[in-house]
Amino acid sequence: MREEAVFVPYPDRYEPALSAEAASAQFLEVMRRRRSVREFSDRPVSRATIEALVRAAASAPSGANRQPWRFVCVEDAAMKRRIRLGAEDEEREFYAHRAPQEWLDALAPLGTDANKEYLEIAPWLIVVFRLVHGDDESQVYYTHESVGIACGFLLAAAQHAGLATLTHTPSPMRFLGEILGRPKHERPYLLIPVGYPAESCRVPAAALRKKPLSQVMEIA
Ligand code: IYR
Repeated sequence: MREEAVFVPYPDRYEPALSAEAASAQFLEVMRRRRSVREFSDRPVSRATIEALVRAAASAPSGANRQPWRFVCVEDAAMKRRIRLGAEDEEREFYAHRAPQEWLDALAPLGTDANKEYLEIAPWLIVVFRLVHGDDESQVYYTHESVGIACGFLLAAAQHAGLATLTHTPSPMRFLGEILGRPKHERPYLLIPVGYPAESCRVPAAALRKKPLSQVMEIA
């Protein structure tokens, strides 16, 4: 079935009160202070907040607007515990056997290990799934790009709300679909704890080093 294009005037276009130059500088001030956090507070975050973050993520552009994603939000303590135990099982294997030395060396400055206590402490875990076809079996396009962009929106929305996130990728992530009882066309993509940083939160100094603009940008 072919749906013909219908065009409407661009509704609700966002126009900041500031100039583009000032507004982009202001947003940069917010985003450059984002840190990946592994020490969370148990301070609650409301469900309405999480819903707004997911709405922001789900407003992302996607291939043919097929929106090939599901955001499974976990607040239940027992479920968070199961996810922690599943992740730690995979991570123990990763750190002890699976990871090549070069990868372990790359992670050394970040001080990560197989202990994922934060998965139980953060008030919410958002488990992002990538759909390999629509719920109605329809075709989906550019799913990796689409879900990646949506996750970027989610991280930015959380930062804008003063909330910390971590892009956690236990590997393999199959256990997430099993624990959460997800259908086969949903593939785990990213596990994102969301909450406030612990009062005593520390971050690895190495993660503060970002490449200068001259190394990431070229004017062609
Ligand atoms: N998934 C593991 C290892 C890990 C891998 C990368 I690449 C990181 O940037 C950080 C961690 C873990 O979560 O510990």
